[in-house]
Amino acid sequence: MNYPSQIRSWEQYQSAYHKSVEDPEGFWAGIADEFNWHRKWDKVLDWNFSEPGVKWFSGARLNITENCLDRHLAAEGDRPAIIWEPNDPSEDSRVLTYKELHAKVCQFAHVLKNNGVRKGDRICIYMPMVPELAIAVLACARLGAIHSVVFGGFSAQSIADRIQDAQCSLVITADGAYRGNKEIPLKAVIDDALVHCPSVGKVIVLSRTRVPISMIKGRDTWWEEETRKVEAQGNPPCPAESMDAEDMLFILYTSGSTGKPKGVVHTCAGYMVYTNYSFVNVFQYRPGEIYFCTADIGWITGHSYIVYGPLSAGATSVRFEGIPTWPDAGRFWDLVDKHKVNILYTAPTAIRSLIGFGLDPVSNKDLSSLRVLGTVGEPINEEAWHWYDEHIGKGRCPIVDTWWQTETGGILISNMAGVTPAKPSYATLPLPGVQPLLVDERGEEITGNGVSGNLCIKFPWPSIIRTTYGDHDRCRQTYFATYKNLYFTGDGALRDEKGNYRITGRVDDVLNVSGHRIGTAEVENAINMHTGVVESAVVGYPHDIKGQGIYAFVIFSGNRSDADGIRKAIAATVTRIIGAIARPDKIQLVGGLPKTRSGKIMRRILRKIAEGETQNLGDTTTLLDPAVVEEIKKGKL
Ligand code: 7RM
Repeated sequence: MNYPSQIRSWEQYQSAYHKSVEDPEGFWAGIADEFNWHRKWDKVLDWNFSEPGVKWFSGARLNITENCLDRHLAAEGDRPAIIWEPNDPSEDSRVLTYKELHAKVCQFAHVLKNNGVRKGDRICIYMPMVPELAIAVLACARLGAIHSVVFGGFSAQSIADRIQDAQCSLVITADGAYRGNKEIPLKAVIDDALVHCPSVGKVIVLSRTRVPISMIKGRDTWWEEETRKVEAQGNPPCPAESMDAEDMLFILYTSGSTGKPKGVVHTCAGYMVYTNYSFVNVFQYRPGEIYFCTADIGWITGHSYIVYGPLSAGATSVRFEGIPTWPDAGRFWDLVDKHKVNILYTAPTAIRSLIGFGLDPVSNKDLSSLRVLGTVGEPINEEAWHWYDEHIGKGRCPIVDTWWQTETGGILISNMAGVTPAKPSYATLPLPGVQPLLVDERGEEITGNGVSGNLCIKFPWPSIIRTTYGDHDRCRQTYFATYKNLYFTGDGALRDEKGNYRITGRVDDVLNVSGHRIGTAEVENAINMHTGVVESAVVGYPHDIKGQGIYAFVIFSGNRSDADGIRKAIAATVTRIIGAIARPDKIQLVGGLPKTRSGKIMRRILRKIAEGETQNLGDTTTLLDPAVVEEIKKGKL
């Protein structure tokens, strides 16, 4: 593949950016021309941010999997698409060429068809990071079924909420998953979830850990048995379903400031065009290079920059089932060395946790294949940036700091490796087609440089969120109602003298723990389900490795003599209700919470206390009972 719209110089970036603002439709039509379409669009863009209603490439028809697989077969069918590295280094890695991946996707699409799946059905995928996860995702897209991937760390309750919200008819899972030295009983978790999910009629189970699991007659069936049936049918070809540009491609649930996660909806054409464009430009991918994104496909980073972006570009990528610290803290570097990785894309939290192990795990590894490094998910602190630059990039690899969100579908603000300048802890400049601005509390634009405010975007890009599944008004309320005619990101940012953006973090009640988004209200709801809990308030505090830690203040009725036991039990409830990623790092049992006279919890004060500030708590005169604050300060953990 060659990449006609790959920007190669600062001048080209400036002219592409200029064109994308002056003539967005012409700009994106030129890029969209590079893909395979069943029918081209009637109109490039129709939009309003008030309903909101955004349509890209109206009238066009396509199938994203033909662009990710079929179109590479003739010239590059034998090129590796996936180099899979298992959790346990003593197990063999697996390579799937584009031809092989195409065949497996077609085969599994037939399995889905044989099990009643049709265009528009919602399919829940809860799997380990094995090649079959990508195969399952692509097989859904091949048929026009809408995938909803749920990260393997979520609890049965979280899965059930997501399955019910989308009314999924089928679940694809595995018996279990390996993560470091742990085995996670995926199928048992699914069994618990499905007690409350009458919409699910079928479960397809891949064998991975081969632990004994329950298989329910008529409902559960093995992946391997089902694929054998398709083999017996002679592995018939599987023509791709012709999709409208704006048909749904997938739902991905993400946390917001309210209790219930939202199903972010992305559609076929715009998402394909933007993930491809941003992938080849930000990472400056060159044909034949080995790209390694360490994320899990259960998050948006995995959807856009493990599955759709790299595959649509015909790239070769390493996918890793395990964790960075097992069997030891050199595992990432072993993989870079073993597979001669050229581009490494990971999260600041992973870098920070590896810094803690010192240089021994890095020193004897050959990292000379690396050309580009990337980060995503949270602000990267300067110390981590410099460590990554010096000890991994050896001072010769550009680092791209990529800012984006589940809702944006792809990277919106980032430098382009070696093409536009990097600046430590800055995501820097918008990609062509992206028009950011900063606003103050009243929604007035803050112009000029050397300023800070709330980050908004004033014009649609092709992979912008289309709706929140089943509740369009929630999409409007959350993203398009805070500031008129603007998409509001929920992030604060500053813009330096040269126009570079630095994202400072969320300005709403959303935490970012190890790069995972968690709503404080969601954690509070889980804590409040624990027996004896009267009320709770959750805030974030700075954490050396996780970026943010979770601090919970809990009013507990009843016997408090075994405070330690109560704390452990509350943490267990959160793990049970949401999953281990939401487990509070600190739980302080308190007699009361600081409230205003109208009963609103003053989180500002709790945040300060959790951060370790005891003197300057700001204005406390509106507090109903100032004594509560003194008590909380004394009991601080
Ligand atoms: C890709 C992803 C989105 C939130 C977002 C930010 C934070 C992501 C960066 C970042 C600073 C970055 N999607 N965030 N990337 N903050 N610099 N490069 O993580 O939906 O899960 O999270 O993550 O707060 O709003 S997400």
